[in-house]
Amino acid sequence: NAMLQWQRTGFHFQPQKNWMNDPNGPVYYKGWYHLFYQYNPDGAIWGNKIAWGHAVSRDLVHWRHLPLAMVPDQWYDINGVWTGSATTLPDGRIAMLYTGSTNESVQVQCLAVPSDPADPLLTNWTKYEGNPVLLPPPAIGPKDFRDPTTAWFDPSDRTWRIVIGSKDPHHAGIAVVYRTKDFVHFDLLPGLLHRVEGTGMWECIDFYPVGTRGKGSENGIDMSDAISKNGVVGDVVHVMKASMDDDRHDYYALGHYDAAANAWTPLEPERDVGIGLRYDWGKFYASKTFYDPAKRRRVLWGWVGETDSERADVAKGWASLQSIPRTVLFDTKTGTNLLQWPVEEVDTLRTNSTDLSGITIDHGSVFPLNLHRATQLDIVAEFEVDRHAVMALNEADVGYNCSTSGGAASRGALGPFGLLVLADKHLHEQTAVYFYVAKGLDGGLTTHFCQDESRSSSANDIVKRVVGSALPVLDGETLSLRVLVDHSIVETFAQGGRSTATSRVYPTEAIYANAGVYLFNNATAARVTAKTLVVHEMDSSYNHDYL
Ligand code: DQQ
Repeated sequence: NAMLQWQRTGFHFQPQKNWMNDPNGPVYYKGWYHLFYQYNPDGAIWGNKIAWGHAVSRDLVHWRHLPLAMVPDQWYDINGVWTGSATTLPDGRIAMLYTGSTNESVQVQCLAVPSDPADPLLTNWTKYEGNPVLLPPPAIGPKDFRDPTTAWFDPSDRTWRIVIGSKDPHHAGIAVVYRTKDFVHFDLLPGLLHRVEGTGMWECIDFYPVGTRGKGSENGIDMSDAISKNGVVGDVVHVMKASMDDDRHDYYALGHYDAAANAWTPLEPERDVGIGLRYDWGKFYASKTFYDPAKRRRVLWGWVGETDSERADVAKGWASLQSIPRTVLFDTKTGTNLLQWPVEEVDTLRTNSTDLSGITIDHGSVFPLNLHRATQLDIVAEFEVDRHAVMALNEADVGYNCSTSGGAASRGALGPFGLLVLADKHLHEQTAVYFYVAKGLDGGLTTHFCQDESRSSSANDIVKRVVGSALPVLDGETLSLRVLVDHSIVETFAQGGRSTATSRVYPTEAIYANAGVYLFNNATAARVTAKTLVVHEMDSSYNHDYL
C-alpha cells in the first residue's frame, strides 16, 4: 500500500520494522554514537518481550542497525529488558544499568557491560551474573521502580549516584537516589531528591547540569564534571525531567542540586516538575539525554509514538520514531527555560534550498510556495507582525490557549499566522504551524506557538489535537520557527528552541508530489511579513553508504 509505505521517514531514526519505544543508554564510545531502544522483535505493538534494539552512527544522522543488544532471557528480565542508561567510567569502561521485569513482573535494576570493550560497535553485552543488583525498597511498590539514570561521581565520598523514579502512596511522583562504588552494591540515600504532589509515577527520570545561573554555558556539561570541577555544585543549574505516566508528557524544571543534602529544589516553585514546562507540546515521551564528549554538548532523544490506530500500525508493520537528536542548552536570555535545537549534523542533509524571504501576506490570505518536493524539508522562518496594526488595537484574545482554541481556522486580530505543511492543493489536508499573538489592556503582548493536527489527515482513526503553549518573546525579537517535515512527522522548534511541538500526521492525499507548503495569515487585523523564509529539501539519511 503506497500510502502506508510513504509514512516511513527519510531522516528520522526508525528500525526496519516492528515496535520501538524509549531511547535507551545513548552514549559515545570510541568514535561511535550508540543508540539503544525499547524494541519488540515480534511485532508492531508493545509486548512483554521487550528487548534492546541497537544502532550506531558517526554523526547522529546516518545510522547502521546492529543485532539486538539484550533480550529477555533471565528470570530477572524475562518479562522485558526495560529502560536504562549508560555511564562512562573514568577509565573508559561502560556500565549499563537497566530495569528488568522479572518472572513475577517485579521491577528490578540490573547491570550489563560490553562483552568486548575493544569492539567500538559494542555488539555483544554481558549481563552481570549477580543480577539483579537492586530490588524495590520496602516502601515502594514492586511495579513502581524503574528506569535508572546515568550515574555521576560524588567526590565527597567517592561514590557514584543514580536516580530512579517512582511514586509514593499519596500519588506523588518521587525521585529516589542510590549510591554505589561498583555498580553492584547499592545503598539507598535517606530522603528524596525530589517529590511533587499529585503527579503520579515518574518514568525515565533525567537529571543533568546545564549551566551556571545567569551565565549558562555554550557547551553541555558532564554531570560528574559539574560537581568535581566546581567543588560544591554552587550556582550550577540542574535540570530534572520526569516522564509522567499519568498524562504521557515529559516535564522538566530548572533547579539547584545540593549533593550533600541529597535534594534538588526548583528555581521557581510554580515551575516545578510536572506542573510547568514540557520538553515538547506534542507527541514526545520517555526522553533521555547524554553528554557527548566529542562535541562537548548535551544531546536529547525522545520517543515519538504513533497517533494512528494499533490496527494501522500492524498493517504497516512498524510503530514509532525517535525525535531528531536535539542539543540542549540553558536559555540565558530568559533564564526560565531550556533551548532545544536539532544537532548541527542535521544541516548536512540540506540539499536544494529555496529562499523566499520578504514575502508579506495580507490578513486572511494563503500563499502557496513553489517547491519541487515537500515531503522531507527543513524550513527556517521568521515573522514580523505589522507594528501599526498591533498598536492600533486595544485588546485582543487575552486568555487564548492553543489546545482549547479552534486551531488554525479560528481567527483573531493578531493570529493565527505561519505555515501549512503536508498540505494538498485544495487544503483539505494540512498541518498548521503558527503563532497567535494576544494583547492585554496594559499593552503587553503574549505570543502563543501552536501546531494544529485537526486537519492533518482525512482518515478518522487518528488522534488529532491542537498542541502548543505561550512562549517568551523578548524585546526586539522576531517570531521564529524551524520546521522539520519528514513524511509522517512534523517537528517544530519555535523561538530558537524555547518551545517545541512534534506531531505525527497521516495524510492520505497530501503525499508524494501532492504535498505542498503554504504561508498563511488568518489574522483579521494585521499583515505579516516572512522576513526570513528558507526551505531546504532534506536528503534521506539511510541511503548513504559512507558507514
Ligand atoms: N517504557 C519502558 C519502561 C518505562 C516506559 C518499558 C516508559 O521502563 O518506564 O518499555 O515509556
